[in-house]
Amino acid sequence: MRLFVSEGAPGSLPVLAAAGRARGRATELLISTVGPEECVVPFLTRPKVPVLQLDSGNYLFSTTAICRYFFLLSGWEQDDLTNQWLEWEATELQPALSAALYYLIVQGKKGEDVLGLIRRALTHIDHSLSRQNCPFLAGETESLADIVLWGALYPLLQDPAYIPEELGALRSWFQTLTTQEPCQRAVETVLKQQGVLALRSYLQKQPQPSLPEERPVSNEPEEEELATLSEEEIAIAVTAWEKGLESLPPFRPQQNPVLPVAGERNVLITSALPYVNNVPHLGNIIGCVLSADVFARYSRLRQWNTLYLCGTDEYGTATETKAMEEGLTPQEICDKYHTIHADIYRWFNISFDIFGRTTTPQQTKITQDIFHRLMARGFVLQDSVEQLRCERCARFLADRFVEGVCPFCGYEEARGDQCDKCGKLINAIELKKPQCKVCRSCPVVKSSQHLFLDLPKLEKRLEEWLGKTLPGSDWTPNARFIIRSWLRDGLKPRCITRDLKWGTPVPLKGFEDKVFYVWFDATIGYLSITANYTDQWEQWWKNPEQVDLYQFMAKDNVPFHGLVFPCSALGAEDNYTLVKHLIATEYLNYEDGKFSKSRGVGVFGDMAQDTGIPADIWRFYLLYIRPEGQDSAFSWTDMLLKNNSELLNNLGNFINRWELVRG
Ligand code: B3M
Ligand code: ZN
Repeated sequence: MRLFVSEGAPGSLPVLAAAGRARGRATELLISTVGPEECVVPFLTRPKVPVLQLDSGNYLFSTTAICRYFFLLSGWEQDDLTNQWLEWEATELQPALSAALYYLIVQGKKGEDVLGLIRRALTHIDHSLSRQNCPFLAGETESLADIVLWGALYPLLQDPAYIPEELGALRSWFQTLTTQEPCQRAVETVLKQQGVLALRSYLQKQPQPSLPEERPVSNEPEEEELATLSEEEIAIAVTAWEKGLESLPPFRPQQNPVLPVAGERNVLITSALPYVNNVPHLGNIIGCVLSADVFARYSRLRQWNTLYLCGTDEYGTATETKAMEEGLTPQEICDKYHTIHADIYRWFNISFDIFGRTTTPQQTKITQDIFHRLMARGFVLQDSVEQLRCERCARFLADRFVEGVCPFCGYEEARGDQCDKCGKLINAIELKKPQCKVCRSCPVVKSSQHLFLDLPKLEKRLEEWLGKTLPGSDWTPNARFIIRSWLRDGLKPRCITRDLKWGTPVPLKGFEDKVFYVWFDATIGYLSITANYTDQWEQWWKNPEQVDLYQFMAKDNVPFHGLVFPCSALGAEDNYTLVKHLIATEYLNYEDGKFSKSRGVGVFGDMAQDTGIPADIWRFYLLYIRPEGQDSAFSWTDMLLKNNSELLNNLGNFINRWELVRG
């Protein structure tokens, strides 16, 4: 096995001190010192040291896990007291200590500013030592707990100013450990006689720890709303507690297909259909499928008649581009990525009743039907649009396929929609010296006929429908806000066709070469996916009286679900089921930046699987940081902490105790 450590990386201290234990046992141990920026673990997107690569090829990259491994190799047997110390270290000591070190080393604070953050933790160690009257934390001999805590505290306590006078037991414990050989050597390797300053460059690159007085990002509602329970609900809960699960009514048998039942609560749940051209990242997962999944599980537990559906969104430029990149046909890209998505969601235990796709004959049939009805009722306009066309590639160029000189600042590599230098928005036909990004020839301006959905003509119906739907519904505040601001600015006709090949064909003379714009028919995907599941699909989708439709998505999808699709459906006059509850999340960031597929930043569905961390832990942490009221961020350190403190300590202990009480 191979241990990777780094100068100036704090976790390297305890790990090196513990490594001595494993020497001469089992296998050979190789120690390599690498730069702190080295990406040793291939599936982690941030550099992380120390890391232990086991002979099996697996990695341990939590400091405590590595130390524990060395201790176990040396024949040490774990005990409850040690485990309790390690829990305390992760949940109480670490948050306070990282804030203190950050204050001291990065911000240059001193004295009580630093000590104040950590005094309680130090006192706790001191009192425990003197109460037990033993030299070490878990008894007469040194244990894993001593090494882990010593390694964590060393950078701070090596300056005697940070051991308060009165804490004598702490001081002598610390000195005993510090004078031991393996600890001495660890200090030399990691701190290089620079003392605590050796950690500076490492700490500067870490996300700023949330300081104790600041509230961490949370998804709690701004004003605490207290759920009120009826007498009856309380009585049922008490009986269930006393009698156990047997007292609950039996589960409704799963029907196939699930169809609405008159007189029951029929709940139809959708999560936004993920684009097929990418592997989904954690932000995609929490934004729609996982949130909807939790609600679907809740709805089934409440014995509501529930159908939860989703599928891949397969048409559009993005798919065509990906196909070019990978040298496959669009159909092959869709097939390949549909399977990747389905596998990832299965691994995350997402409980879809249906996971379909949008490239099906049903999609064409239903989309064209809605379009015909809109045409017949006078809600479709026609107009000409000037666009760039590459004659050599024989196609109109979407904005992302053109490059040229910015008409405002002269920057040579402006994109078709925006200049990266001056930031101004550009209309592609205004670019000077435009070039086709694929073949580099100069495109020409051509005018082309397009179809528009006459939103201004539908605005009144939309407002009436919103007026009836919104009060008392569960639309999230951000969704209400987005719809309100679109309406305030006044609706404009929206182009619903594109000069592309990969899409739903437009059934109109003169439009044989065009397809519908993805966003005109993507939301129709929910209907066609249901139609591929059951020929009775209209019982769900043309049944607004009996069906409660819940739609989950990230906030950028709100206009299409809350406004454009309802307008199409209202204009088509076919008694469609419209969204009753629109639930939109904010964005999830990755550490201190954004998820980005192209730059390879973030955790993607397949990597989550490769870490060996079980799906339930991912589900727990993603739900914990769900960006409900504001953007939130995924952080590895925080995941570790929340897992130890909330999931294991709080929830785990609670359930354990409950089991004991209930026998
Ligand atoms: N595929 C966009 C998105 O994931 C889109 C959603 C369609 S929902 C019908 O942001
Ligand atoms: Zn070209």
